[in-house]
Amino acid sequence: MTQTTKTEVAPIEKTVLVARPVEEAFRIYTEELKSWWPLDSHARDTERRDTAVLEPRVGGRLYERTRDGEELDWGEVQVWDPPHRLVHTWHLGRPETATEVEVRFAPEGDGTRVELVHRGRNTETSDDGLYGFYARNVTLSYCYLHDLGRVPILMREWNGMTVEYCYIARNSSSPVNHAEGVSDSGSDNVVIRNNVWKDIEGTGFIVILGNGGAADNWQIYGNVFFHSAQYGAPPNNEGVAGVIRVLNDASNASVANNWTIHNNSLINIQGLWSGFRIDAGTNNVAFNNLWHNSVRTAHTGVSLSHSWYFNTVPDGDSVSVQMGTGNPFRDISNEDFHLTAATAPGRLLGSPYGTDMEGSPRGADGVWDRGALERSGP
Ligand SMILES: [Ca+2]
Repeated sequence: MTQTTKTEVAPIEKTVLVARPVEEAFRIYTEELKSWWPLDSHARDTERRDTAVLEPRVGGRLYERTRDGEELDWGEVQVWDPPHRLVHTWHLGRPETATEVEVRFAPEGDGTRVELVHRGRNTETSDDGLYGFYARNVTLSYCYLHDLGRVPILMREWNGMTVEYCYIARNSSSPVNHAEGVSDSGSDNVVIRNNVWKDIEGTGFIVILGNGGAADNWQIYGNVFFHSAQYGAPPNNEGVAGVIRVLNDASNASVANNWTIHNNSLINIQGLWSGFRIDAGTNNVAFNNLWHNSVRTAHTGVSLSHSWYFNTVPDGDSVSVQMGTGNPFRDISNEDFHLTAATAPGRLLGSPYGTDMEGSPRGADGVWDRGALERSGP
């Protein structure tokens, strides 16, 4: 996606009265951030959070310091005018997304009126769709999430999440403002079923990263993941490193256990790899998935069977694999992903996998098909 314009949204303006003289209010605001900033929930690294620091000069840094001494930038001081006025940028380590915060301190009665304006926000370079920490039992149905500046769905240590019958299209990712389709750390009991995912860029369509620990019991079935003809070549789009990617490396400690990944179609996937790539975890299985015209899969950490591959290198998937030629879909360019070619029988599965996104029962004609949309008849 080529980005040429920025859409600025209205500034946030807040005013509070505090029962302290101006000098003290300014001092507490700038020197004792830890006393008022909600670091437990609002830090770049809430796991390791320790304190926040503002360097008292123009050009000074605003940052959080972790327990082990790492300093993670939030912004820089632009105006330093104690005890009346402070302006700093706000970018959380992504300077190209910087916005501006101005805080003014004025005497009022026996205390101080503190006015804060946060301006320059735009909808394009840093905004996520759904974003949350520690949520429970959320269902997202029949949604159209599209043209987001960053991540459509960002979860951190949730328990209970269903995404179903949604159309999720065109996020934006760059090396310094990174994104995925779903970005998660350590959430459990997640169902992602019967959605269409179009032109998602970044590390992957569904990515587990960070240090949230194990992501247990995920069901990902009946989805279409695809890159369209409008999906440009890098650097306009960042190609994915796996449709599903669970990162366990020097900077991520994610683990996936008990994942079922069934009857998805993966079409025209561009980037490095198109497969299911789980660095660490146990009991992860993937049946009846269909790849078409995609970069090599580089599967890892998952037991596959009954896959169907068209012009895509399976990379080690060999159990009951079907290889195809041509194009098995009715009309990819118009996003009609029904099959026109008969598939070799897929693997029979139990509930809840027996219905596709249109409500068609799988296997009613005697053949449980591979791919997202069930085919009736020969
Ligand atoms: Ca069938």
